[in-house]
Amino acid sequence: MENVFDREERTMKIMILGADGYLGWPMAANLSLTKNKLILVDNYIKRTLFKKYGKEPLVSLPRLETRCKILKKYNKNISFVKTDCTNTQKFLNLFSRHKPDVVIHFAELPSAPYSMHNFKEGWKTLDNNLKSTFNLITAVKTYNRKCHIIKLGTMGEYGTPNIDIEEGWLTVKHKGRQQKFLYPRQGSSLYHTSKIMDTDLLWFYVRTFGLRVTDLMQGPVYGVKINKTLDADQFYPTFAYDDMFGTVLNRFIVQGIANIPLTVYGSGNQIRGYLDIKDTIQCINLAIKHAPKANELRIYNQFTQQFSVNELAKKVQNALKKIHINASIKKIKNPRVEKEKHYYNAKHSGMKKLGLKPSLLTDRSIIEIAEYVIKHKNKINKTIIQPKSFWK
Ligand code: USQ
Repeated sequence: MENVFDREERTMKIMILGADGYLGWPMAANLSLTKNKLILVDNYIKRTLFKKYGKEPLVSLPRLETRCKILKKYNKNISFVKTDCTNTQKFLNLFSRHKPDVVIHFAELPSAPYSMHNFKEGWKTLDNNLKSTFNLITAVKTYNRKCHIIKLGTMGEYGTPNIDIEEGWLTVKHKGRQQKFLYPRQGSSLYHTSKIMDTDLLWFYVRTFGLRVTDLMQGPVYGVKINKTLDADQFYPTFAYDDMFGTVLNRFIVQGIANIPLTVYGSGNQIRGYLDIKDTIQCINLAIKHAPKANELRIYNQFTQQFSVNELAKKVQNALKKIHINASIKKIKNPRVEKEKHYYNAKHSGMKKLGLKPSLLTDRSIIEIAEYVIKHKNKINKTIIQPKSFWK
């Protein structure tokens, strides 16, 4: 995948919050191939939680201090700051020192099962996600209103309504009058609800104080490799496959390789919009390039294909068969409270209009992930795969 920036473009100061995470690190690595100045920020909260809950990712990656040194080979203008974005004073100091042109905000706890584990985890999710978003808004409002905030939202904000999901907005006609509103939101976990609250906060500050925001409603992501230049373990993201932090497709591939039946929750008819991590990077690059104007909140539905869980399990089973792995599929009691049979038709044309060239899910793309997992097969911890957190 190529970067969308051409070398003649103005260089920017881009701050990445949550740069150690599943999406933050590959985004940082990809942007290191441009001339932009990069400021990576993280407080290692995910590493702390992996350790605390005994859910370590497949491969333990070096900390950002070390990985930044590797990226300096491509881009000298890259630095790492260990800061907790929920600490208002520290974050405001950091932002005012750099006054970035763009901030990509990944510094949120991203797990629905974690947020529903118990009171403490629920509160931690709300506290972390709302404080980091509010601190970012405050910093932009105070020190550089021209700064473009790119915020990772989630398709799960919309839930699974019985009507088509539009791209962010819905025009409501009522008693002869009409108004465009944010599309109705109803999350199915505290995590998803925290993202709805983020969107509401951002929209309030966009319309009241002229901020410029892109909110990316992303579906579950899969994959490890991001491009040909950065094709080595050290550039790959943290690959979680446990019941709390792993996303479904990555989990299914690990399960197939570990000879554990693929854990389809409930009937398996739950439909979501999915995307390859290569497309996440592409979409964010496109968002950087197409900044909104002041007072504008741009919302994109960021996924490329819709699948039910059953379809995903079958796809993994078929692809693994091609490399002589016989995976079985097992429907197990759904640990979550979610609709298992529902209408789902979500619009996702915005990113394509900007130029997204999707990497669709094929046997080859599943095998590409499987090859990485096979290389580290001896590290799979089989005890962290079955769901342990039941929402009811
Ligand atoms: N599922 C299974 N078996 C499993 C794991 C999951 O059947 O072993 C099902 C879930 O019940 C759900 C679907 O697969 O219906 C997707 O689950 P997931 O864990 O891959 O995704 P989710 O919890 O929704 O969250 C993930 C990311 C989150 C992101 C979200 C996008 O963790 O950060 O925001 O995907 S979305 O789902 O569109 O809200």
